[in-house]
This record gives sequence, structure tokens and C-alpha cells, in this order.
Amino acid sequence: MTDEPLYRPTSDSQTGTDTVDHPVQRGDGVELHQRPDGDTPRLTTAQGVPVADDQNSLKAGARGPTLMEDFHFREKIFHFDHERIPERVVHARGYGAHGYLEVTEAIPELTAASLFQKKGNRVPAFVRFSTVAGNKGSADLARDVRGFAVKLYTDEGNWDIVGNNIPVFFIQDALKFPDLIHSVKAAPDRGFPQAQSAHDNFWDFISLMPEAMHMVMWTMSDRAIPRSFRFMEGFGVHTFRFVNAEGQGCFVKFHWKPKQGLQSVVWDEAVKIMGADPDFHRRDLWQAIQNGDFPEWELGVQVFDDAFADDFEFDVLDATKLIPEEQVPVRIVARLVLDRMVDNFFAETEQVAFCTQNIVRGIDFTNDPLLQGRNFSYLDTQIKRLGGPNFTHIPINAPKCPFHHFQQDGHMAMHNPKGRANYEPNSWAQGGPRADPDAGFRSLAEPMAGDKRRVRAEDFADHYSQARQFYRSQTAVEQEHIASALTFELSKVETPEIRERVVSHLPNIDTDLAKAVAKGLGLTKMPKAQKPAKEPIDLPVSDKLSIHKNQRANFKGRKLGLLVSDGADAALVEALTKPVKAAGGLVEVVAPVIAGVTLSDGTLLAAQQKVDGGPSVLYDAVAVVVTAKGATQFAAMHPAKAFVADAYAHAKFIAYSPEAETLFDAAGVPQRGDGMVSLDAADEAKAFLDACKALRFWDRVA
Ligand code: HDD
Repeated sequence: MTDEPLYRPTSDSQTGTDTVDHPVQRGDGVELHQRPDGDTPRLTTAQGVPVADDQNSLKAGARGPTLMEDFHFREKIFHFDHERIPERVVHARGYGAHGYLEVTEAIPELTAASLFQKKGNRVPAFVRFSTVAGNKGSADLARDVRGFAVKLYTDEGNWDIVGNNIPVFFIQDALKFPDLIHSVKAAPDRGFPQAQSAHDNFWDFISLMPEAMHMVMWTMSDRAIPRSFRFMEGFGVHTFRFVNAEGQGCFVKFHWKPKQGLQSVVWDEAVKIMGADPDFHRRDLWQAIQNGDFPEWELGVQVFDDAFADDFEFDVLDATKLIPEEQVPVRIVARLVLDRMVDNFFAETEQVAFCTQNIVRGIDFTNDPLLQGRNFSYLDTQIKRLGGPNFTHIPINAPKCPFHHFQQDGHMAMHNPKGRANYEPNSWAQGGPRADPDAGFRSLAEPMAGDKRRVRAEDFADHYSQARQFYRSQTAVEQEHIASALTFELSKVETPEIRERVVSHLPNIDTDLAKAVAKGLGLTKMPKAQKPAKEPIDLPVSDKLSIHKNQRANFKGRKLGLLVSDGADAALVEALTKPVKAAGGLVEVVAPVIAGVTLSDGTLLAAQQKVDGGPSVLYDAVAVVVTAKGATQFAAMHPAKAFVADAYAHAKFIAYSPEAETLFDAAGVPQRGDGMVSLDAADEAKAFLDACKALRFWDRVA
């Protein structure tokens, strides 16, 4: 053994400009060809010192101990050790994108918010979508509420609308939030289950909180398993205030309506997607934006006055209630477009800090006790998560308008005030910023009075009427999904008393629903119905609450999964894929091997998925174009059989070349019928695409 260093940098390796490739000997004979050249920057330490060798730590002898003085080693490992910050206590798993909000209708009569003063005004936006219960590494398709948090960088400061894809919430008072979240997250003794509400603790809590029943109808509906972030609505949930330049206020609720339409998956698909592609939702957003298919939402407002609020059946400060669009129509005032992915996930998506307290002139809070509590929680949590009060210095959180204040110091302060004045009033010539009584933020001068008490307002007491309205506003298929979801979740509950207590709420919502769930659970008798604090009333059906009633007949942004075998008819493949692409859809080829298949005309069709990596749950519709031989081969492969069997069970539109019959028979797919298009002639491919616009052939499973 020798004490000679095994690798000594040559003098030209220090210049960083040498383009001649001198292999670096690692010492064990492995040659590394990574050296800086004209385009590749030189590796440095965080202090900017060029690094000569990033393969070997500094040792006393080739086989000796590592030396303490190896500052490169210590800096690299120290930094790695500190890479993690606490994940969000809720909404840990999320995915963000940049875009803009453009005002399509000026509303100065309603609000003094500068962005709404003129049609065409545009402000940059950052949006983060999320699930609530699971940790950062959980799967995208968990049955859960989706966060829909929007940060608008207006020219009068940042305005955050920290909403969800469901317009109501589980609880009425923020004091109960920790209990709600503790109950849904992994149980503290066993550390599971992860990212799901199907367990005893959650349903125990819910069954003791009748106010949650409306929200539970939503989370048991397909709203909680969206097809992608692009196909879901967003809601500000609470009632907020608009305040105009004259200081007059009105109430407002915010809505995000996807231009892409609404779409969800079915539960069996969700379960399988979580295995096949746990990143299904983030991949979808990434692909759409990278392909230039920018998702877009309309910003709508429901505006109403005190007189409406006084007459409304429920309290507008109660976040477990919504205002049906039939009662107060949604007025579209802007559009939100997402057109750019982040440069760096951690810097932007992870470090973005949404706070409900971030509002701008022209917007104000109401006394909704959930919103009031949130205003404390978000600011507080950012300090924990981002390490100090200067999280607004992180570029993603900093306003994009000028800002001047006397806040200073603290961890990681990036911009301290210049000059001597760091207080006011002061009498210095360069005395720093001053408050502006004319243009500054002012709260609505709303009269307040009342006894200091821990109390819930009496008109928060009706917990079932809107749950009933929601359920009855769904199509038969959607109602069946709610009953199945409740049955599934409660079947995971181990304690019979908890199952029965949940069911005992359902007769107050709908007796057929109660019966379906009781039957699904095998209950021998219907539990006695809970006595409501306030008798529920029958409200009119609200079509806007249904997904199926509000779909847009469109295949744009959707995906066709094309299962092909070697020798497949090239003309048919072309006839199928061309109109899908023309309609703004995507085609993914699923083949026996990832290299693809050779079509009948000898061309190579590259595959995006090998058959066991591309199950049909990843697609909105599927097509099977095979030769007789290919069909026989697929008929012997479980993933190929599952591909067609699942597509059939999930009510998807299926196109197939006649040879595919062998595969369908082997997969146990019953006779074809509607929603399945046999491609005997190429022009039937067009008919198939037209059918696909309906997204699912629900009659098959109804
Ligand atoms: Fe919350 C995060 C939405 C009630 C406390 N919440 C968080 C996020 C969204 C929501 C979308 C993720 C933001 C992001 O992407 O960074 N939360 C809601 C909605 C609610 C709601 C729509 C009811 C209408 N939340 C709520 C209550 C409390 C919190 C009642 C506490 C009293 N929420 C938090 C939090 C989080 C959060 C602990 C975790 C991470 C964060 O704030 O930044 O402060």
C-alpha cells in the first residue's frame, strides 16, 4: 500500500475551460468523464471554492480515516443532513404551478381591489393543489378533499384564496380542527392508516359531530377522487366581504370553475391508480402544461347583501353550508390560467406559504368562526415550517409590488431597511415609509357587539338539510357511488358500534341511502335515527352540485390508451389516433414491449407503456387494435386481460379491431353492446371519438 494520492488533479483541470476530455482516475480503475467545459459550470463549494475531486473524501492514507479538515466533505454532508423541513401538518402532499389571473369583467362597484378595477388587468398567480390527510409521499388518488390554494400577486399586495375543491367544511369552529385532523390521520398508537379516512378514529369522530354530515356527503361522492386537478372546481368556502371605494360592503363567495369540465374516476380505479401511478395527478398537470395545454378556470363570485343573508335558510357564516347557485348565481369576473411549471419544486411548491390572512384592499373577512381561527393558524404554521418570521423574503412568497416596512432582523433576513430610520414616527429627512390613510387597507366599519361567551350561534344547528339536498341533487349513478363509498369506508371500521352510529345519521339525510348502506354492511336492523338538533327540511334539487350534470362533452386534455400488437392495422391506428390528437387529446401506446410494435405497413410504433405498466385505469378511454395472433398472445397475459376487463367495469368507451374478440372472451368481458365500438371500417373511429366525449358509458353499470 502507498500513501501517495491516487488521483491528483492536472493543472488544466483547475481552469474550467478545457474542453479536452481527460478521464479522471477514481483510484479503483473506474474512469470518470465528467469535467467542466465551455457549457458545464465548475463544481464549487457553497463558499464558491472550486472542487477538484468530488469522488473521494480526504483521508490519511488511501485506506486511512477521513480527516476533519475535509471542509468539502463536511459542508456537503452537513447540508444534506438539513435538507428536510417539517412537512405541512395538513395538505402535505401538493403540486404547484405558475400562471396568471386576468379580469374579464371589472367590478369597481363591488370592490376597491385594484385588480378588479379594469377589464384586462392581469396579475401573476401561483396555485398549489393538494390532498389533506396523507403525508408528502402518499398517493394522489386517496379519497380526500383536494386543496386549491391560489396566491395572487396583485399590485397592492398578495391575496391568497386558500380554498378546497369542496364548497363546505367538516366543522364550524376552528377550535375543533386539531381534533378533526387527529382523527383522520394515522392513529397515534399504531402509526397507520396512511392517507385515508376508512378507519375507526375518523368515523368515530364524525359520528359524534353531526355538523360534519354535509361535508361527508361530498367526501363520499366522486368529488373526493377527481380525475385530475384540471377537472375539479375550487371554492373559497367561507363567506368573505367585498368592500368598494365608498366603504360599502357586500358578501361574496369565490368559485373556480374549470374550463376543462368536471370529471372524476371511480373508486376501484382510484385504488388501482394508486398502485400503477401514485403521482397520477402531478404527472397529469406536468404533462398538460409541458404540452402547452394550459388548464384554465373561471373565477366566479356569488355576491349578496345583508337582506339576503338575513332571509337565507342558514347562517352565511357557517362553513358547513353553501349557497346554491340557483339561489345566488355565480358571476364570472376573471380567468385563471396555469402556464408554467416551477423551476424547482422545493423552492416554490414546498416553500410557498399561503395564509388566509393575506387579503388586499377591497376584500375583507367575515365573522365565520372557522375563518377567524384560520387567520391565526396559517401565519403560525409558516414560522414552524419555514423556520422564522422572514418567510416572506423567500421569492415565491414575496410580493411582486413595491413593499416598504420597518420589520427587520430575524433568521435569514434578506432585505433589511436601509439607512438610519427603522421606526416611525421619526423626524429624519430620509425617514422611510409612511401609512397612507387614502390608499391603505381598511377593514369594513362593521358594528360589533355581544357578550363574551363560548357559544355556537343557534342558526348553525341544522346539520342535515343541505346533506339531503346534496344527495338528492346527484344522478342515480352518483348516488350509488356515495352509498358504495360509505359502505366501503365503514367496512374498514372494526368497531360495530361506530359503524351503526354513522348509519344512524343517514335516515335524516335519505332513507334509501340509509337502507343501501345498512344492507351493504349487513346490518340486521336499521339503527335508531339520531335526533337532529333541528328538524331537516326538504330543499330543492340543485343541479350544480352534481358532477355528471355539469360535464362538458369534450375529449380535450383526455387520454386514449391504445393496446396494440405486432402487425396491427396501420390504417386503423392512424384513423383512431388522428382525430383524438386533433381534438386536443393524448394517445398513449401500450405494447407487449416498451420498444413498441411493427404495424401492418412495416412502420415502428413506439410505445409509452409496456402492457403491465400501462393499465387501463390510467386512461379515459381505450382502444384495442390487434391481429388474431396478437389477441391470442394478449389473451394469455393477465395485464392485457385486466386492461380490457377494467376498462369495461369502469364504464369506459372501448374501440376494438374485430380480432380483439379473443382477448375479450378470455378476459370475461360480456358481449359488446353500447359504449363499445367495433372498428370494422376506419370511419367508425370517428364515431368512437364522438362517443368518448361523454367520458363514460354509465348505462353499462347503472
Ligand atoms: Fe387549512 C393548509 C384549505 C381549514 C389550518 N388549508 C391548508 C391548505 C389548504 C387549506 C388548501 C394548503 C395550502 C398550501 O397548499 O400550502 N383549510 C383549508 C380550507 C379550510 C381549512 C378550505 C376550511 C374552509 N385549516 C383550516 C382550519 C385550520 C387550518 C380550520 C386551523 C384552525 N391549513 C391549516 C394549517 C395549514 C393548512 C395548519 C397547513 C400548512 C399550511 O397551513 O400552510 O395552518
